[in-house]
Amino acid sequence: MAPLTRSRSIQPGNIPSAINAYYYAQRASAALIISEATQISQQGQGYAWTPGIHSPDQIEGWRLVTEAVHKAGGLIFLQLWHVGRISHPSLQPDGMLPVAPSAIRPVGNAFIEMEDGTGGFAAFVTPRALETEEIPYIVRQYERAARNAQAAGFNGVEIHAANGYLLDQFIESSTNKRTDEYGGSIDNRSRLLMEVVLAVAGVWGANRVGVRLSPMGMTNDISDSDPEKTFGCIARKLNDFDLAYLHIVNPAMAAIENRTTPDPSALRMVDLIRKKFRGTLIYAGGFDHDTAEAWLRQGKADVIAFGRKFLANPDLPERFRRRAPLNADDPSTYYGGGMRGYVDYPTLSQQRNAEPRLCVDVRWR
Ligand code: 8OZ
Repeated sequence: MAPLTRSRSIQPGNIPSAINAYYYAQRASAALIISEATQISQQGQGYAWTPGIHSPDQIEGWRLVTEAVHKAGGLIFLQLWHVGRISHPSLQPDGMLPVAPSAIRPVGNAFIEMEDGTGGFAAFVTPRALETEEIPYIVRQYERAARNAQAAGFNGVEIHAANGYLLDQFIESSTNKRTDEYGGSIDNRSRLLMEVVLAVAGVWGANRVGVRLSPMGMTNDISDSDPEKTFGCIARKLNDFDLAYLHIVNPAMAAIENRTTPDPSALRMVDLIRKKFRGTLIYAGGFDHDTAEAWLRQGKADVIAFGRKFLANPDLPERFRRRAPLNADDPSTYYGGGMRGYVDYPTLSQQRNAEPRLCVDVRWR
């Protein structure tokens, strides 16, 4: 199960609850659940109501989740998240500016809590560029969060270095204009990621650590002047650790989803990552049963992760085994709110059991 932001933690404090535990336990038949992106510090938060892993209450909340998943026979990794510039002062400690490699304002809006308690949008601000001396503190935020994830009972962690958030902002040339040892060459731009991987692997052992990247992704106003060089290089460097896996946001996602021919440059990237990275490769983004099987058969990936399909189908593996129809996901209930669109998607057997009851209802009317 791919990581999915659902913005349903308890307020105040961004604390996971029994409802979140129930949601994840419903999906425990996944080979591995990767949790929703979870901020490693208050500075790392970029969206209203996303959970954290930096306070004692959050650790206790996540313990409910891991215990429920384990009891249901599942495994779960926590996704470690620092959003960098994709935030807003209202989410930052003391209303400060979000931090980033360089003071470049992203185009777009942050999702924040408005004064009346509802969710709303506010324009991104120009972030503050991190001083070189502050960077060890960022690495320590990841290390501490990794330790907290252990205390919360997770099976491992995934480092979120994708989708235009802090680590990706360091990696990609459009967001990193630094002139110190964290900017310029690809060795420099990937330095923070490598330091974070080293620190987190020091806590967990590298074989319990995954890394997520989004080569050629444009989410959150990001781009790179030479993505093949940048991401080919990073995929190769990650061989130095014996990682649990490398998790790639499919650069051909839109084409896979629409069953059209992917952009040749996206397929070149997929081949390149396969060539450079020697460990387990997970792909996510727009797959269904048949396109997933095809990618596995063709050797493009070792594992396919499903996000939105798992969101709407708690028993997705069983449905795939039976070639059963899938529930459609409802985008209007992705973020925030309560149980509706969260824990009420039925399994196959719940659907079967629901039918006679519906008949009775109809006859009595
Ligand atoms: C959708 C909405 C909010 C956050 C990502 C963590 O893109 C996210 C995210 C996705 O990786």
